[in-house]
Amino acid sequence: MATENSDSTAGSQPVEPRQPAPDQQGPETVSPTGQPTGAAPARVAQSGAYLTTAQGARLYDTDHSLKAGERGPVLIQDHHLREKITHFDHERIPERVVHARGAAAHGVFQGYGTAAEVSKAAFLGKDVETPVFVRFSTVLGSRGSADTVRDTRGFATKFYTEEGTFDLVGNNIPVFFIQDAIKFPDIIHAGKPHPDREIPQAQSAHDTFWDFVSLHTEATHHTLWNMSDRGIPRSYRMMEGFGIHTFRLVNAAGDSALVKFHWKPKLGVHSLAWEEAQLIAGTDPDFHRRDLHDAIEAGAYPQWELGIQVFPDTPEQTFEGIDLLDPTKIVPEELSPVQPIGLMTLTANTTNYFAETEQVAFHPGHLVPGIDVTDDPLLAGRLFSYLDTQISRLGGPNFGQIPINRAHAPVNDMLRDGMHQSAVHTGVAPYRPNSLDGGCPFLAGADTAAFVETPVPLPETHKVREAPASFSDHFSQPRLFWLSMSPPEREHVVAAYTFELNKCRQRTVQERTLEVLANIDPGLCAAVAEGLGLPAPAAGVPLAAAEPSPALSQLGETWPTDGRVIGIVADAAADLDGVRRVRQKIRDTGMTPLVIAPTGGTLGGTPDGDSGEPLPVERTYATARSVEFDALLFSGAPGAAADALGARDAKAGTPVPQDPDPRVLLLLTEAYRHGKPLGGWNGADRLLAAAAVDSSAPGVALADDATSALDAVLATLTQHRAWDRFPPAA
Ligand code: HDD
Repeated sequence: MATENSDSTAGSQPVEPRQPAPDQQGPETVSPTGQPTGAAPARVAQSGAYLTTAQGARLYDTDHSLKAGERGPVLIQDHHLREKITHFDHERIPERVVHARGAAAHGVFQGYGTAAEVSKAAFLGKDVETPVFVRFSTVLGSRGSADTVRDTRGFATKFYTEEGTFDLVGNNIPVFFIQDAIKFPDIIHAGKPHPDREIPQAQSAHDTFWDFVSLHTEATHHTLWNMSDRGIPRSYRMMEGFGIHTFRLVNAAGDSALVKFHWKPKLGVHSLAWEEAQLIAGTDPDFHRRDLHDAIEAGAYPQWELGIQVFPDTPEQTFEGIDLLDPTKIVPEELSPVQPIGLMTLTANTTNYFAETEQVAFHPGHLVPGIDVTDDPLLAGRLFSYLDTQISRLGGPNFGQIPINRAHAPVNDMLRDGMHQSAVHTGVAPYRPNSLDGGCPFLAGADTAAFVETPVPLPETHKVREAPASFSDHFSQPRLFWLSMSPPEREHVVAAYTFELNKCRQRTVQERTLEVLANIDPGLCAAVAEGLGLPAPAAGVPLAAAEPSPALSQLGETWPTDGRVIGIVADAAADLDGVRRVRQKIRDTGMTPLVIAPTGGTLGGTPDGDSGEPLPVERTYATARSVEFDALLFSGAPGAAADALGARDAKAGTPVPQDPDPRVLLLLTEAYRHGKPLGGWNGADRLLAAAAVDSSAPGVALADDATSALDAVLATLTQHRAWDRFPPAA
């Protein structure tokens, strides 16, 4: 019989966090609009009523050092002082060398059972529920950088399955910059801030990045995705996720198939506008982190369907001529549809950022029976890197014992001792074979759910530092992606390249990048060249005859609007009953209404004016910025200092229309520029006129009443933006 570790910290069981004493519970949890969510009160402390030392001795004072007299020297015998400061001095651990900034949540994965033909993994079985922990991240920025920078996003999922932990460590972009892990330090050194002054932070818009990707043209495909709207997601909840590499699945009969993993968000794939992303980086650097947290807290649980593209496991490892071992290539969904195999729902926020989000350690080599790797050379290097990095990041080889990293399957390893060992292992024979511990632990076989590597036959070969010839096609798939985008998406790509390259100081870097763009598409190259004030070069390779893949465009479908944020601009002169109605309707449809008014406090509900329920003001003209909202409603044309002057004028019986408040005009014009749905009633036409916004423009609705204005806004919001407002690309 295999013995299990008797010590709970050895990883055999997930350990519940200690509960706080009743008097240490936080206030009731409230949604972003101040509504009670019904969720458990936040924990405010670890446990127990009294403050203690790390050794459990109760403390009577933590505010004063022990001194020889009130004004005398501090005494070295003050253990509490030394313990408190020493611990503080060591509170930080090294941030991740990449993906340092992240946000995470807990959830559950439910298998559909549809993968049984290709994989025996138990957690993919029908209705099997598996706890998951997902960490989203940016790649280049430091831990304190802004969320909405133009970058790839990490999408790493830890499945705590009954057969061991499976980590799917992917990104929101289906391809990668490099084909071989040995180039990873090169691309990251190029993308990170310049080493002399450590600027710019969390940006690819600088010379070293473009220097590298223009010379190392296998990066062209990934770079194009970064320059597309995929580089600036609206929300973590609205991103696709990709396993990128081809994996090998094995079924119960031992047959193998090659697959690519896809996460499909139920809310659709949506992005910010570039100007919006830049503004948010200043006004709310935590935008994505906040969005994920608030949605979960409000009960709008984000969901993704996990799907696979399945290919036969042939010795060539190609599909329709596409090399499946090349991580710079996709297989268009039109050639191989994504087959859904399960649903993930994120249901709970983290309790402690450091313990969970910071200390979680993912590894693409954390596999379970039924899921195996391929010989993708990028994946091979990753299998080394992720274990290695945790040793310096988490301080030693025992990071698997940190609660968030513990397997939920029983753990019975022979790994012993080392830094931060917290298990108290029993037995005397952590080696095999042994007789002193009765021969335990024993080995399992494939029939007892052991992870057994697939016995893939290897061709007769010799050692080389070379890549297959197919890896040198760097332009056909970027062209496929370019041709698959709609006109407004292409226009965003042109603007992104133009922006980034104009931030480069080196003319040679700009010119070389234009040569790369010419190999994707002459129109793209010419438009960017114009923005740079440079001549457009001719293509250096024959342009690929790519068939567009409609699945690569973010446009053309309608999506649920759950969790969207709608601002309602109103002042004392607004139709407050209308505001109340739409506010309620927005809530009822799973979105967040935020009332924006001249000052804080409440609107209406005064004896001498509007006598309805006072409306809470969630944003003022000074604190609101258009980028917080997915759509805006305007009840009237709120004037400058409307409350004070409007009330005075009304009393005098001579209402004098004020010029619309410039901050409201800014809200309106920015939202208009970003293609956001806009609705107005109750005299909002005056506001549109003052902002020179055409009331007949796509996605702009002037209605007779509040509900009609909201309905019109929602109709546009299902497409995310009024796309027709963006001019087509040249
Ligand atoms: Fe990586 C972190 C995704 C290639 C080396 N990577 C990391 C994370 C994600 C990815 C999502 C953050 C995990 C977390 O939230 O903790 N990485 C990818 C993808 C790649 C990829 C999708 C290509 C398909 N990575 C890659 C290569 C190497 C690394 C080729 C090294 C040879 N990645 C790391 C790392 C990190 C990491 C240094 C930093 C922190 C960590 O691992 O735990 O080991």
